[in-house]
Amino acid sequence: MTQERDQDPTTPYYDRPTGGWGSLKSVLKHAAKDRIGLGTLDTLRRQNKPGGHMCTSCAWAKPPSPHLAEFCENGAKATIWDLTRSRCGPDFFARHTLTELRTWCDHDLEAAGRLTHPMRYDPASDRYVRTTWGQAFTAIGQALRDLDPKSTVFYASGRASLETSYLYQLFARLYGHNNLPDSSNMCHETTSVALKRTIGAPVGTCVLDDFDHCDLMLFFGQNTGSNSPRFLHPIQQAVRRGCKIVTFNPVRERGLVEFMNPQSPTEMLSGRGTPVSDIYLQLRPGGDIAAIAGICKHLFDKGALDRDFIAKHCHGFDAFEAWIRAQTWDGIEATSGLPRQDLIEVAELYAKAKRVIGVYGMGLTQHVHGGDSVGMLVNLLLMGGNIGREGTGICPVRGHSNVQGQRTVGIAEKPELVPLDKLADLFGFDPPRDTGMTTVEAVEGMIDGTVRGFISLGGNFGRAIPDLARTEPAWAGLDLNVQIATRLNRTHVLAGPGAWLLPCLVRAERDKQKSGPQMVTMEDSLSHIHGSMGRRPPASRYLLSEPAIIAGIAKATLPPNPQVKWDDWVADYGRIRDLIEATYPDQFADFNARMTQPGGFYRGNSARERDWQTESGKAELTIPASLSALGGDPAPDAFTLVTLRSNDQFNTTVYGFSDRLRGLSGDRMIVLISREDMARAGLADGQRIALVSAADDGIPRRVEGLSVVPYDLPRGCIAAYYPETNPLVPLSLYDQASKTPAYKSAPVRIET
Ligand SMILES: Nc1nc2c(c(=O)[nH]1)N[C@H]1C(S)=C(S)[C@@H](COP(=O)(O)OP(=O)(O)OC[C@H]3O[C@@H](n4cnc5c(=O)[nH]c(N)nc54)[C@H](O)[C@@H]3O)O[C@H]1N2
Ligand SMILES: Nc1nc2c(c(=O)[nH]1)N[C@H]1C(S)=C(S)[C@@H](COP(=O)(O)OP(=O)(O)OC[C@H]3O[C@@H](n4cnc5c(=O)[nH]c(N)nc54)[C@H](O)[C@@H]3O)O[C@H]1N2
Ligand SMILES: [Mo]
Repeated sequence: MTQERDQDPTTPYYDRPTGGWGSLKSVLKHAAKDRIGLGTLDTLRRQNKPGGHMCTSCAWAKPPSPHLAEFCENGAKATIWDLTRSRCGPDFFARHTLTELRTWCDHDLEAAGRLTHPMRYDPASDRYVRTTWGQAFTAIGQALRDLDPKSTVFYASGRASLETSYLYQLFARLYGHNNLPDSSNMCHETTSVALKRTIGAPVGTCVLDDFDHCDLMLFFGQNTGSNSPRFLHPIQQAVRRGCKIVTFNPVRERGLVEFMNPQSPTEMLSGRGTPVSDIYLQLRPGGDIAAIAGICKHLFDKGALDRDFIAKHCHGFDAFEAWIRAQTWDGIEATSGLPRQDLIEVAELYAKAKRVIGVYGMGLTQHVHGGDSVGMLVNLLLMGGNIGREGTGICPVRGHSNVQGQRTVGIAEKPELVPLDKLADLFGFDPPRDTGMTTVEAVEGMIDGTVRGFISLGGNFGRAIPDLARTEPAWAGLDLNVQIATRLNRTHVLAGPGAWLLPCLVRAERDKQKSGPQMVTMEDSLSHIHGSMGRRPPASRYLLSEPAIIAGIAKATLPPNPQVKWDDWVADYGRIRDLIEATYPDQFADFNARMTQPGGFYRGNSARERDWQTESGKAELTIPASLSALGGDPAPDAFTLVTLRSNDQFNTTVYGFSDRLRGLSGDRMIVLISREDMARAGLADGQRIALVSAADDGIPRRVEGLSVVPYDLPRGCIAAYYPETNPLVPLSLYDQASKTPAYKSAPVRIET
């Protein structure tokens, strides 16, 4: 079973390794387009290293002894995008009404450049007009005081630092709500809930060192080559040591097929990379539960289980065994779309391996039974004692660069995750104890009009959510809409009266406050905390830092409180870190001293120590609600739509129109579909089609103007880009335990 086995030669694919010259060329193209200077190159040289700034792209770990250039193609693009010389200031807004800007595409809105001035929406001219920070804070404070706190949402995208995030959650609670969804609620909230329930810790258990000791890695629905390319280095090293890699993904993602290290002259010159996956299985979307059930079934038949570990550490074994034995191979094959023999082959590898790591991403989390899929991967790892031992573990690969950290310091709608008594003591108030809104509930509240105020700490909420067409009218009707941002995006142009657009510094920029230049911190995917220092001159003299903006709004909103010292905290972020340490003393001891440690400092993980902080005090083996992670079988004439990221975007930020690693370029309005399904549906190459919703909730949804591209995909599955196809994702389909939207399985029909 070689990696090339199933490649359909008649559909587009990239025939070169991930990384390599293609990656270098792509970076240089963006560098030229954004007219970057020598300062940006210096910034890149220091990126992800002690004393430099921590990349704003993905959350992958930063090693203690970094490479000469410890950044990837996408990290470089993110920095170049942040440090562009293009500006989107008052003169830009004077030229364009919001009605006009709503006709622009995502790429063109952001390409207008960095936001430079605080702006307010003026209904008379339908434009954003210049304002001052003082006027903005006073008016926003007044509006918040007029609103019921429970009717407001404070959203956060996962980029803001630990310092900003701590102030933000404190502000929300002092004001009176826990409505603190963050991008995690569209992403790895499935992980936070499922891992907490099964292993008692809401985050992954691996550290970088584990990748030097594992002998098998299983990849489920994580596109390393595009979304966390620096992870390819430890993978490449592991492969060279003889570690086996097995990938489960409906799409043959190039980065998990072959990788060329741009930092290795021999590979670059020879043009030959390292093959990555030993076995690559193109399962059906939502087929992971079934695939893992098949692997476990064979392990049970063979008796290849770590019985001592299970007896000592696991709860629920008998029920799990009974469930696995009750599953038929027919059911497993039909649901996973994989032949029994392939799953047995993986089970044999698993049985032989001594140290196994399970890696996963959105392919597991963004389904109706995503939590069950994560639970099944935990089950599989537990069968071999593969959690809490060197070289083993569960490794969710987080998205935004500080999304995990935001949860760690209290941006959470679930009050039980936050030490509210500590906050009460430290700041002399009575924090709200009721559960706040998730992303899905915030969207529901916007549609039904109960959400009246919205603050967005970064992000592009109106574009990233499911069913976005249904919320579009709601934005203009909000009483208050505050967008703290670096670049113009779709959410900003949906605005109406009550809207404010507040520009902030990016992480690579110098952040000077009363006590001098400030550092900020973030937490990577492997729970290490890093200090980050920005050195570039700010894009405009009117920018404020994120902590200063939060503090400015909070001061204008809340009554004075001698224990709440917004000005002192903004003057010296070290004092905010002291507060984080006081709130979380076990994890953040000596925070200010340790934040510059090379490789970051580890905040620890109980499950890694086999201290299972679960209901039973043991690791929980869980039984999924169904063999498929989908909400139900799609109708016979319907398809399961998987929404994908290209190699040339970061979420809703579209850098360009190339998806090099999938052999695609030039157009994002495309639908990928197998030749077999094309024939079944009577479609021709390049034919224009519309997709319509096949969800059974009766709500019409439609995206037009997509062209058909034949692609190597399993039958019944089609794929298209996020966010262009977000109007097709029903708000009513989400992970049952965490309410993470089911972005990887929207039921749709094709209309010609
Ligand atoms: N360059 C770049 N980097 C990024 C981002 C970006 O947009 N661009 N976004 C960041 C963020 S916020 C996040 S959360 C991460 C996202 O990174 P990933 O977790 O990799 O998320 P996706 O690219 O959405 O999808 C991952 C893979 O899941 C596969 N998949 C779909 N359905 C299934 C399924 O049912 N089962 C299995 N096994 N696989 C399936 C898809 O084919 C795809 O390859 O990346 C982060 N890094
Ligand atoms: N269909 C579909 N939808 C999805 C997904 C999917 O796979 N498929 N993935 C989901 C996932 S995993 C996620 S995480 C969400 C992402 O949702 P968000 O995090 O809300 O979206 P982003 O596109 O990352 O936000 C980009 C904007 O953030 C602002 N920004 C950038 N840097 C900064 C900064 O330093 N500070 C501030 N204040 N603002 C900044 C810029 O104005 C930029 O326009 O989307 C989700 N939506
Ligand atoms: Mo994400």
